[in-house]
Amino acid sequence: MRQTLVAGNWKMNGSKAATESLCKAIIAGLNSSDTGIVVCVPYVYLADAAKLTEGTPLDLGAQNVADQSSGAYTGEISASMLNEFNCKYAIVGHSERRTYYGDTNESVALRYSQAQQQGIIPILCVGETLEQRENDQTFSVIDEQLDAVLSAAGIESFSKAVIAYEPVWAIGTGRTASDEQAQEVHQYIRQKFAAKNQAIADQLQILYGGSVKPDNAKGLFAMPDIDGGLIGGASLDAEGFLKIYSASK
Ligand code: G2H
Repeated sequence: MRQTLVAGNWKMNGSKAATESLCKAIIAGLNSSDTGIVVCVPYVYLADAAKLTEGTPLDLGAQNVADQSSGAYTGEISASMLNEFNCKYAIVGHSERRTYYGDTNESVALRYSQAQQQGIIPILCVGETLEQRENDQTFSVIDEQLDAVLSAAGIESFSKAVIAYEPVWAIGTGRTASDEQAQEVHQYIRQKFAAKNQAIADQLQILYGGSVKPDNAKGLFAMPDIDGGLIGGASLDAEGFLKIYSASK
């Protein structure tokens, strides 16, 4: 049985004060035995969030990581730096990074490996645009995104990784994939991995992301190959985020 995971992606939202109040409110709603819940906060709030979450069931993640380990890369944050702030996870290849900041399949593969070299679990995001879906390219786009990482890091690396399927057309648009649309792609991804290594495919957490809300989470998470969610907008409200987490259990 796979462990579920609900990850909040705060994106470029919040403040020092909001980081404190949101972390505290989420933690207050958890039992000490709870697992599988994480917030991915903006880099500059990692230090505060690390103190707030230390010793609690709430895990911490970053929203990106550099594709190099150190050096003259102005503005970048390395995996070893993230490691100093108890980051258990780092999102890599989010569609907003791919679309607005030029992340390519190749650079995403490097980021993925950098995270793993520091013991950080990458949450590898994949997903197609609306145009690609309408042109029946969903599976080929997912293949390209996954193959870049598979050929750089190998199938075994996925024993310490999480995949998030996020159809670009459902991100922040209020337009969610139906339970069945999401399941179809999740199943495709799991079968792709199963063809290479059944044991890794069986334990691989595949999250769904894209306008997950308290009222649609239960149906999505009930699908056999959906193991939780990557939650953007709805993770900025503690009560709603906790409801989504409850739906995953
Ligand atoms: C997709 C998701 C979180 P939202 O980007 O990664 O955001 O839930 O706001 O669609």
